[in-house]
Amino acid sequence: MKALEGIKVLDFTHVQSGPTCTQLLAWFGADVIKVERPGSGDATRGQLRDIPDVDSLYFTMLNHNKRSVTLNSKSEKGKEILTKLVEECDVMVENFAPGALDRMGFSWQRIQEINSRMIYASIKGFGPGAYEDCKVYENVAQCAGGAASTTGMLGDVPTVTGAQIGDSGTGLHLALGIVTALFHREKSGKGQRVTAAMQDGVLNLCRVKLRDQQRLAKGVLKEYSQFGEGIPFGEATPRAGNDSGGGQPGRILKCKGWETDPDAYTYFITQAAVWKNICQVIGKPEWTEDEKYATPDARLPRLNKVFETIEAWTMTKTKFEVMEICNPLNIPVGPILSMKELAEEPSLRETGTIVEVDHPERGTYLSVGCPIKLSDSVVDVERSPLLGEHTKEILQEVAGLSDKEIAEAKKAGVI
Ligand code: CAO
Repeated sequence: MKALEGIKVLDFTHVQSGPTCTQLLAWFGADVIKVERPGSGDATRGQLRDIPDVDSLYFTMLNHNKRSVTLNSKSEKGKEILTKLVEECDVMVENFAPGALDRMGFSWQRIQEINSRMIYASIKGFGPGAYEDCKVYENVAQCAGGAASTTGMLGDVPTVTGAQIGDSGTGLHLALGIVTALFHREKSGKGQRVTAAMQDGVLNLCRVKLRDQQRLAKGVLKEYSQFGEGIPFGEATPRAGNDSGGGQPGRILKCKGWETDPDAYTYFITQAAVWKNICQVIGKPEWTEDEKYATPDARLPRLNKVFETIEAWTMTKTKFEVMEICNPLNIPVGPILSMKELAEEPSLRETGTIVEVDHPERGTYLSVGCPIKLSDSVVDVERSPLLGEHTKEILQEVAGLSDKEIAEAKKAGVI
């Protein structure tokens, strides 16, 4: 039995943030019923298509293990059907623009009237305040949540990251909120409202940068390269390039082949505990005794010299050789892996983190499986549903509609 088996989720999510949340719930065994607009469905079905007229990878990689029902929930009949679904489900999740479900007639108050055990979860761009009515996409959240101002090279423009911390990151936060509310319902018998704002989610993931903001008020940040380079600090946490944030200086260094391969780099951390091993490996055993290099504090103003010397060594090795040599010596390093390399990585296939999924219209495609592994609730990744694929069975089984009612709703364009 899967961990969330028996839990019915009314999934009103679209694009990326909400679907990542409900996909996790589906992977853990919840019956996720994705409600989509008749005819078009989730807009991502048609976005960034690689095959004409076939659900995009954008959609198929975010909506595994769900069922799809089409329903015009703005029509009177549609509202009636939706009310029946609300009565039967445990969780309702949405990430429409602020106020959309209220305008549809399904405010939190109304939902509680229909089903007091309902957990009603939403993602919005911002929490209550000046921006609460704004529509928000991934990169806006990264900018408003502090990631962009602290990412990128010093002196260059603010930079967004490839990791979808605004969308998928907030989806993760919301999923935790939902299972926590389900746990609470076991004791209280009542549902509750769960909200996660993308700005808050990003800021939570940028927690260490707010730490540095407060440290900055007390003095310079010595582990930032700009300290050793004599570049003055301003009033706010600066962009740190590829410096590591935790007081164990690290950088991205070139490896053999960097001239032609854009990913022939390694991350290299000069962890204090293994400094002796680092000095041996890079051919600088004398640095262990040299007072200019022997201690972490002594090295901080000389990080450029330290990393230039290490790089002279890493450039003689491939990124994988660096890993093979440094790992047994406990030196923390990591190859910069391209998406191509990750897609081909056998160990990720074995753990189900990268999975091959079959789809009736697109054939086989690669997806990222569930990154959280539960020993007693093993995830089987199933393909995303076609638009409205399960409309009839959901309306019969969950909403209790008769064949006649379903036929009438279809004729009226409600489903
Ligand atoms: N039947 C009838 N109407 C439906 C429906 C259905 N099954 N499903 C959705 N709709 C309607 C909504 O009720 C809404 O109508 P109104 O505007 O008239 O109230 C309308 O479709 C469109 O919803 P939207 O405003 O959310 O869509 P959008 O494309 O304009 O905006 C987005 C998209 C993402 C900017 C916005 O939804 C948003 O800000 N969401 C919250 C933050 C978020 O999750 N962002 C992450 C997006 S991924 O980067």
